[in-house]
Amino acid sequence: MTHSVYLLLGSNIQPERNLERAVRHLVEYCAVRGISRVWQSPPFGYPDQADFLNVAVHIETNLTVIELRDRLLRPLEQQLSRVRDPQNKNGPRTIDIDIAIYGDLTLRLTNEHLSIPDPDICERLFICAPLAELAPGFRHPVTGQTLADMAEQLSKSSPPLLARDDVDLRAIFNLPPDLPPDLPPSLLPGQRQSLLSSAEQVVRREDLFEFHFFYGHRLLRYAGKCRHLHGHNGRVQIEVVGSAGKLAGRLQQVHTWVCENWRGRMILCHDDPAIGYLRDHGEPIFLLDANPTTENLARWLFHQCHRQGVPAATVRMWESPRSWASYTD
Ligand code: PH2
Ligand code: MG
Repeated sequence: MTHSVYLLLGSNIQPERNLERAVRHLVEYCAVRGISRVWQSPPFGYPDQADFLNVAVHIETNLTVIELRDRLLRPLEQQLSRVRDPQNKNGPRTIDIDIAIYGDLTLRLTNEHLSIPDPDICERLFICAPLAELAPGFRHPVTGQTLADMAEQLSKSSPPLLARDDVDLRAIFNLPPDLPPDLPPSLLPGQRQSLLSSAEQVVRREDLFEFHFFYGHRLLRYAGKCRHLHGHNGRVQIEVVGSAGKLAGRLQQVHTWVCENWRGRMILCHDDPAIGYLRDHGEPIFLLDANPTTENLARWLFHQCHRQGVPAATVRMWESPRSWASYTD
């Protein structure tokens, strides 16, 4: 189940740099669908500090609210050296990432300090306006008002926002998913992995579409350890002929096909003797007409792409961070 989620990012310590780093990470680890302009406003709540920059980001995710916050956003805040001052919740910060809207969910968890939609949407122009830019017609699930109307109303009683078009985060959208050069030591590959395994994220680049999913398999007629049932965190990279951007819809359908048919299942050869047992016990399986080697998974995905109208040039299937097989027609 995919949820349409709007995040609101804020920073007033090296804000241009920190918002950019945060958005780069979101583009790398989530399906980012939209990024607003960057808006500057005077600090709310605690006046003796620098102006804030805010930006809204629209993502699609299969994570629950709590998973999204605890597995993706909190670690990201920590990587950007966010320090929480319990004495001053409005104090200066390198980065703050709040889940403003999560589909049409309304939720209030006092013990988790979590309210969805963020109640401040109705109070603060610096939150409402960037969201309204991405989803003007979105109706607040409680009040029924559209974001555009709310922003219009708040603008009458708020200090004006300054559009910072010199900080164009939308340009980052098309960057390859490389790590930015100035990452803190805490973001070395081992730690990136912990973010990656939290869900199947989608990365888009001009000629490349990438996502992650977990699955199980085993190899028949094979002497090594892989003859036993076991699981992988897999990564798929689809290189297309032409622009992945123009094929985004169809590539998304291939991703959906994998989520529905392979994710979380045992992918087995049709003559695997374990099938009867697994089926009888309601275990999720997917049967191939061949041994489910990484090579054969890449081959299957290549043809799946073509079945779904994606002119894939190469499909590379990673079964671990170091081992892959690719299929090119
Ligand atoms: N965030 C705060 C406190 N004050 N002021 C502005 N203008 N923008 C913010 O994002 C902001 C703030 C705490 O989250
Ligand atoms: Mg905040």
